[in-house]
Amino acid sequence: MELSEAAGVLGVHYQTAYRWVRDGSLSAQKVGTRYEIHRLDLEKFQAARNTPIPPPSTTRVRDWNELSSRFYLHITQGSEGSARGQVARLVGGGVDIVEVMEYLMAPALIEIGNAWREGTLSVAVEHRAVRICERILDAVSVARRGRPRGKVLVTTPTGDEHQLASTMAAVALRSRHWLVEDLGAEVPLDDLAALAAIEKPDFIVISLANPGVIQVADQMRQLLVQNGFATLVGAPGCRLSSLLAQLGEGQLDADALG
Ligand code: B12
Repeated sequence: MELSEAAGVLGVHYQTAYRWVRDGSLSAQKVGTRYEIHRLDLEKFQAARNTPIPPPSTTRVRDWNELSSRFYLHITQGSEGSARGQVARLVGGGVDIVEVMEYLMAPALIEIGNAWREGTLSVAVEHRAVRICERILDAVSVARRGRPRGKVLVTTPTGDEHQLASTMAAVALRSRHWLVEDLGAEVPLDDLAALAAIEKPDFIVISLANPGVIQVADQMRQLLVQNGFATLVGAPGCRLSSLLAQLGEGQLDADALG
């Protein structure tokens, strides 16, 4: 195909694609005065662009438990600056944000839930801690530049106000170059299906933190699948890395529940 067409496929201006040809990053054959791009070369280039290049890792985490316990103290004491600083140091040192959510934040939140259940931590303290986590995640969740891998709608099952799990899914997916539409919690199923029909996402992800709504989530998934939407459900204890692996491979584990 011609370079102008390839630029369109890549979603960039002709001059940008031309620069990539000139600096050798995009293979092309000169035919007269024009450049021809082979489809396979274009696909290879596109795949390389879509593969995130992690910053050089300078931080090696030896003990996530210790770090997470410290994070727990920061967020339960309302020390937002310290919590932010901890996350910023890890991410700045090249630690994947997905690991930070999985091994630093999630265990601290689970600990908060346990302390709340035992009556040693108040709802006010829990709310404050959650808001700190939400603000930290907002700050680190930036859409990557360039053509995304595809579109994903993220939400929770109806009846589940635990939005943070879906926020984590959204942040994880954005970090891997997916265009994420984060709908938050409590979207009625009909409205979700109607929006999906308009947005035509490649996947729908339903994240739940309250085990009491597993059946609701499964019913939602079945209905969305019947409507032609590839849908994944993540429940407590499911790994964000598993979500990414399944979407990355384009394969959906139909029984990804539990
Ligand atoms: C914060 C919190 C709240 C907040 C939520 C605020 C918010 N914006 O999210 C509020 C105050 C609203 C709340 C309310 C309630 N809560 Co609450 N809450 C929590 C708490 C402390 C953290 C929740 C959280 O973010 N977990 C998510 C992360 C941290 O963990 P995770 O579940 O393993 O999630 C991972 C996966 O889901 C994965 N993932 C995400 N998406 C996807 C997708 C795919 C496909 C895959 C593969 C993976 C994946 O990523 C996550 C990180 O690794 C939990 C404690 C806990 N153990 O989770 C209790 C907890 C969930 N809550 C609980 C309860 C009881 C309630 C209430 C019923 C309390 C009440 N009496 O009102 C209400 C229910 C409200 C409702 N209708 O939903 C219980 C549930 C117990 C049970 N077994 O049923 C828990 C477990 C606390 C406890 N220990 O008892 N809660």
